[in-house]
Amino acid sequence: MVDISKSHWTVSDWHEEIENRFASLERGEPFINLNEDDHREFDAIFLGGGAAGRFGASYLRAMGGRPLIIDQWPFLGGSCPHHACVPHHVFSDVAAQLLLERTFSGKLWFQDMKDKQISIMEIIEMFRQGRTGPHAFMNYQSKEQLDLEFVLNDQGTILDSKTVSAAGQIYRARNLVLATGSRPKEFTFDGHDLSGVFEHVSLVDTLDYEPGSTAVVVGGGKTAIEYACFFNATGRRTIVVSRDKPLSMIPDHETRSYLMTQMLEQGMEFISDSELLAVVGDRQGRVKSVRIRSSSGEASIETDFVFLGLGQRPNSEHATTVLGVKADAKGFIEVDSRMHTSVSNVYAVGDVVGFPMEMFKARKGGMYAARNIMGEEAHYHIGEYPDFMHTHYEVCWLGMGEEEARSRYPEVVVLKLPPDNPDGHQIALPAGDRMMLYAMMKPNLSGFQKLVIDGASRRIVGAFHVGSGAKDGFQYLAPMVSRGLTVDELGEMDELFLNPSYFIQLCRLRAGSKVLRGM
Ligand code: COM
Repeated sequence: MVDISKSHWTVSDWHEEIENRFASLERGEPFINLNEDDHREFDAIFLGGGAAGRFGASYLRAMGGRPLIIDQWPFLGGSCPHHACVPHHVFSDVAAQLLLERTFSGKLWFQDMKDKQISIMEIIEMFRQGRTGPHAFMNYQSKEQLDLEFVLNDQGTILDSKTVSAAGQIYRARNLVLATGSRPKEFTFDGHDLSGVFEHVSLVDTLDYEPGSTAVVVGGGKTAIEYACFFNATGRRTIVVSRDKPLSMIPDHETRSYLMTQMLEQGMEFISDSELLAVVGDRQGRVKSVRIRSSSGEASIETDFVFLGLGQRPNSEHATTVLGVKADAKGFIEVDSRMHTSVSNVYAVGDVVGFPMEMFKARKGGMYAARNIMGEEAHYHIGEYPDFMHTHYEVCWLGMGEEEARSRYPEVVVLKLPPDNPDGHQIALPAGDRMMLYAMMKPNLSGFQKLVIDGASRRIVGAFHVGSGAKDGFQYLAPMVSRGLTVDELGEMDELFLNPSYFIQLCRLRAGSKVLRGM
């Protein structure tokens, strides 16, 4: 074990150390960082130092408590920087950039992209090099700025609800917080173990060849669509095979249809109502085709690259076996609104408690566990939260779609861009930051925005945004909408430029009228 308790490691020191460990494929000895001058009992052991554990521990520490984090990896931050959100955002940025370059190929200063296939391998390599940066920073921040105590590079073994062993030591605490995350579901279909079958973890960890010209993506959820758009943007034929209709997670028909139109325009292919029967390999054990069954019968698709976006399962087995914490049929640990499990003094946070598997929920869950452990009575109601995904665009939504609103309220008003335009002329709206070239030269790609309003109360009940800036806008709109923001109050806000501030502009254009009308 490497005891770093009394050393001061810079970000560069961490960077070098972590890079060496991954380069040599030797994860090496655990790191121990304990404050020998603090003789208090630990208030909580956070088993897992990802977004949920790291933020929970930091909050608990900030409240004056003493947390200890134990994590399997030599870095804090968990799966997010290593193979989940960070690479996903990298690939989505690549897709957005390539959409721009392909749309304007050969025009202005843009290079000719015709028939150009971009290397997926190079992008993955670039990410593998780059991810050490966030790892190093998070270790530095956690130790030097947040004063967190931790044992890294050892996943720890739960002995009982207050005791965990790690790196050859036994640690006791008043409480245990399970923050062990999730992993891609495992499958047993024929050919699941062939070389060339990936999910998001194995893609970044193990891809060792340049995928050919066809990518088959299995699944219709967020991860499947996001990675499919990335593969498509690199110039590969991309076929999405799914049981359900893609994009069904977005609760507004018009928003889905805008996105689907744009994905089809980029050449993506969708075979829904279908299932994967098997992946077929060659003599070397590499994928050469997939067999699927759809409403039109069985078919075979030639490919050397299959991506499974079929969901996550919780890392809960150890805790359910040793502690007997209650879990649902899929293994997600059940918690109450204080993040407490069925076992006294045992809390659970993050992916291991189920959906939504998003960073905000992980971090806030950790924070609520900390508050309760430190004696507050704090209830986390996830309630209405903004959701998002990437296609080639940022897509964000909140609340209900137009269809549901119409079934609930007698009078529904919709404000949207582009507006309906019976003469079919393409209107270059919403235009905004990083959408301006589209607005000028390819208006139908300049995005989509929609506010759904209960006409009687003038409250915004749903909001949908496709395009650059969507995610930023929603971070602010979400708390306002959940507090019952009206169109008049939104019209009172100050906008900086256009997108995503268009919501403000649209509201202000109508807020003056006593009787709201759509536009
Ligand atoms: C984010 C990881 S990449 S954490 O939430 O900052 O720990």
